[in-house]
Amino acid sequence: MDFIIVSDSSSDLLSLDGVSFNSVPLKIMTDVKEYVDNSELDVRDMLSDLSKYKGRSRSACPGIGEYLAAFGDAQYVFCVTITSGLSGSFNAAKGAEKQYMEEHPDRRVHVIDSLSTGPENALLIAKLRELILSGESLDSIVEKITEYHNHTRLIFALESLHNLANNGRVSPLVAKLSGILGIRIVGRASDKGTLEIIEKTRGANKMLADIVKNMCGDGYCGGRVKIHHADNEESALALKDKIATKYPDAQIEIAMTRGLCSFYAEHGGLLVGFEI
Ligand code: X90
Repeated sequence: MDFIIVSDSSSDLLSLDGVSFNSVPLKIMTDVKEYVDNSELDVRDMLSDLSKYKGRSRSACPGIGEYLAAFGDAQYVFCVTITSGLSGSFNAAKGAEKQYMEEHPDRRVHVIDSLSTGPENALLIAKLRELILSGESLDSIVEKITEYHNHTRLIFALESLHNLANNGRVSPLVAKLSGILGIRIVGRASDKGTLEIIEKTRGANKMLADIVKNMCGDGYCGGRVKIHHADNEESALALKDKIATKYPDAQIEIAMTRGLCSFYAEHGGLLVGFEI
């Protein structure tokens, strides 16, 4: 069967083995430059530019047309977007779904609002890939991925909420409270797909311990983990070690965030998607 998986660039994935895949870029803009979050973007260069830039910066989600182009002419489309709680990407994908199915009544699109971002989206996509490759029907895949989504979570650790606050994605008061130098926050994607701060944490080791503590508190017990880091491989590896000490058989993968997640998680940020 002719399946394609489409995701906006918040999933930090550029390609996928064995199943057709298209990434639809979000954009990051300053008053002087636009960064398109596609395979050509040098994320470290962008982070370095932004650290020197003192003006305003913002992001923009894809439009309906960009999603339609990414659907191509596939019979069955699975589309995974960043949380509708913080972005218009899901609405654009739903608009594209409507248009695509009006123009081609024999085709089907299933859009998934991840209520999350980064590595949790990547987990959903990995599961979709497995289900497609195992030859399941569309209805069965929809049922199984919906159930799987009930068992995935996102926890993150950020050193700054500056870009999130400046773009209205977290209240300025919350950002100010956590903005004291040397304090990192550990948070989670809430049930509604918004940013929920769990605690403030001081020092890199304490931060890693707090991530693992909260993963276990949310029900993690040795399932699959994806760690995405904003140019902070050292902490990602240390976190992997900590999880592996507790759960030696856990499958833990590490990747770097692409443009959108790097912009909002900011340099050093860690995002952890896991199964419960
Ligand atoms: O439409 C747009 O312009 C995109 C807006 C995205 C805003 C949030 C991105 C968050 C990226 C930061 C920490 C994780 C928070 C997750 C809460 C669900 C990563």
